[in-house]
Formats: sequence, C-alpha cells, structure tokens
Amino acid sequence: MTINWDEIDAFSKELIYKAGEKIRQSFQEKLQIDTKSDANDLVTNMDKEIERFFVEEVKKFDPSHQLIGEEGFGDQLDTLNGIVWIVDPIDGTMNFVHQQRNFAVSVGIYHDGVGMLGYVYDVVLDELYHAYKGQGAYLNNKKLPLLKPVDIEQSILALNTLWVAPHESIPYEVFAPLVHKARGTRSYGSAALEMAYIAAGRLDGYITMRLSPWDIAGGKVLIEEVGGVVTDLYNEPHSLLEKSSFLAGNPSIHKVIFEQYIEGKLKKNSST
Ligand code: 2AM
Ligand code: CA
Ligand code: CA
Ligand code: CA
Repeated sequence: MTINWDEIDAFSKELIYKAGEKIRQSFQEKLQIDTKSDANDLVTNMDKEIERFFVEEVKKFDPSHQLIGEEGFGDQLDTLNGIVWIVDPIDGTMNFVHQQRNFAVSVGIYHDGVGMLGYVYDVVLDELYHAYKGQGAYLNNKKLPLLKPVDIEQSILALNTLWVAPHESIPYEVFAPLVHKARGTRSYGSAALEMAYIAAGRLDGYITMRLSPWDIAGGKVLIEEVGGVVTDLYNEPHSLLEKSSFLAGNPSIHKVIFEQYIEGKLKKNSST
C-alpha cells in the first residue's frame, strides 16, 4: 500500500491551523491552570483540549495512525512502527500562561521511526514552519535556505541559564566556557520554537539537558531538511520514545560544541 504523504501533509496543516484558532480564541476566556511534576510545571485546560482534538481527528482520518502526546490522551507506544504522530499541543506552556506569546503547536509525523513531516506553528505570529522529508523546510510556504557554516565566536546559542548556574546535579562548569565563547545566548522557553529558529538560521545551536519526544519531533524534521544536526549531548541519535539530553544546530556549530566542549568533559550518567 502506498502512503499518500501529500494528503497527510494537507490534513495535518488543517488541524494545526484549527488548533491555533482555538488557542487564540482562548485568550478571551479564563484559563484553568494546574501543576504537574512541580509548582513550575504548568498545564492548562487548553493543553489538554488541543491534544484531545488531535487524537480525535487523527483517529477519524485513519484509525491505523498512532499518536503520542505530552498530556497522555494518545497511545502508549514502545515502538515507532507504522505511522506515528508525535504531538505537543502547546510547547512553552509557561510562556502561554504568563506572556501569551513564544509558544507553539509542534507535530512530527514518523513512518517506521523516520521523520516524514514536521511542523512548528507559532500561533500568535501565525508563522507555520513545516518540513517534508526530501523536499526542504519552509516558513509560511517560503523555502528556507540550507544552513551555512558559522564560527562559534559568531554564533547565537539557545541555552537555559539553569545549565550554567551552580546546581547539585548539573555539571554547569561544562557549559560556562561555551557561553563566554559564543557571540550571544538566548532562552525562549519553547524547545519547538528554538528548533524552528535553528532551521531559519536565527539561532545556531540549542543545548538542553532534558527533552521529551514531543518537544523535538517536529523540529527535528525541520532542522534536518536544512542540513542541520540533531542528537543527544553525546552525539547519539535522540530517542523518540523517552526523554534524553539534547544538542542541535548548524552542522559546524554542532561539531565544535560536541568535540570541544562536551566530549570527554560530560559523563553520560552525571545528570542525564
Ligand atoms: P512544555 O512547555 O511543553 O512543557 C522550556 O524550556 C521547554 O522545556 C519547553 O519546550 C517545555 O515544554 C519543556 N519542558 C518543560 N518542562 C519539562 C520537563 N519537566 N521535562 C522536559 N521538558 C520540559
Ligand atoms: Ca508541559
Ligand atoms: Ca514541550
Ligand atoms: Ca506541552
């Protein structure tokens, strides 16, 4: 059976735009805000509503498609066989709650573990980043150019200040020299947007100690379609079934960060 990826692409864009519209409308209503693992780990009624919307619509479209999402309304999978949607209904929930900007809907569609389609939708700016395996990455349907090599001294890196602040379990000394060497650092608070910015050449690298599959599934396809590299901090493929550390970037920057700042300096089980 041949899979009609154009049809899946058109359908997923339709769902993403509808999800964006629901989220924009929610700005007029009172949000219900709860916490998850700790007091700063927020979840709202909209995170749940949007994920349920994706689950219902995808299953109606084709019941053989599976879906995993952050809020747990989809399937519980231990393999990526077949067609699997990996969805973060709102990536950057803290920004959504506090700032009403800098958050995104993130969707990656994988076939037997291979990323075929990736989307990051900046709902407030109405900017859809999308990528189609082998056909490139786009911002609002305008093709993004391949990434060009950048020197670390001229790079802008995304990195949460937590990873360079003294902490009992985080080897912050590893990243401090990198922060000094780079031209600048940024932290937007949405992994999906940070990945989209790498694909668009606005950031050159992104480092974090812990991301989940739904944080990265859409952005990984985007970055790879412009020639960027996505791995864990040890230069190994990032798992799409469990959490792991994360290093993504322009290929020249990814290589320098791994070889000069991480390799031999960060032990795999030190905190990740
Ligand atoms: P979220 O908003 O979907 O939860 C914030 O720096 C980024 O990390 C966001 O992409 C956020 O996704 C993600 N994030 C927040 N809490 C996390 C956690 N406990 N584990 C992994 N990723 C998390
Ligand atoms: Ca969350
Ligand atoms: Ca997320
Ligand atoms: Ca989320």
